[in-house]
Amino acid sequence: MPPIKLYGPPASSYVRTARLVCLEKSVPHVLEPIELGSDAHGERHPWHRVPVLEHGDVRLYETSAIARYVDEIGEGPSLVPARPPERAAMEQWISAINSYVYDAVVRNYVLVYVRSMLSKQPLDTDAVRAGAPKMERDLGRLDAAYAKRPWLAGEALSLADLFVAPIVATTAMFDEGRAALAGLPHLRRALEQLASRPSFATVHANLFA
Ligand SMILES: N[C@@H](CCC(=O)N[C@@H](CS)C(=O)NCC(=O)O)C(=O)O
Repeated sequence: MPPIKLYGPPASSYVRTARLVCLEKSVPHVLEPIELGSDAHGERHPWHRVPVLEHGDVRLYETSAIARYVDEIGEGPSLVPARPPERAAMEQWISAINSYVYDAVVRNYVLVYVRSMLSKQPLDTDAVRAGAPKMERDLGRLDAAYAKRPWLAGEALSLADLFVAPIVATTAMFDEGRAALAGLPHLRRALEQLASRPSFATVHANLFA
């Protein structure tokens, strides 16, 4: 199989999710740089987001569509549960992450730190303080879900957990995120489970180097 091309920066949480699925399913992939917001980007993704996938004639955007595609063409057990209740739970969590958790945790908290690191400008501590409560709230909601079962959709790893992994891994890099996680044993256990997988180490090596 020719490698999949994934466009987007390696530190993006959604790009990391797409890469995790490729690695879990032994689907070769290469990361392609893209100038965010450029016309070339707009031709590949009308809303100028990442990741974008190209694989032969197949062009896709939206991480859940990319993840489903990679899961189906890849090797090994599917990361989409076979039974309707677990499959629906997976969909519920992917939708909740896309609609609520990403904004609360990444856009309004993590990205405040990342912007400061990349621009080498002082940290906007007001923005960190403003973002922290919703980050804590949504990590708490994930913790409550992981308290009920080993993985978000049940007994087995599913695509939903691969959406969670990059978000929580990056949040744990910063003070308030680390402090929140210290009080959330079930989410911490999930992160440890995810971090023990080779895919996680590959995707998180030299993240902001
Ligand atoms: N719904 C999209 C969201 C993708 C997304 O927001 N990606 C972020 C990076 S993690 C992005 O493109 N940010 C650039 C921007 O918001 O302009 C998906 O599932 O792929």
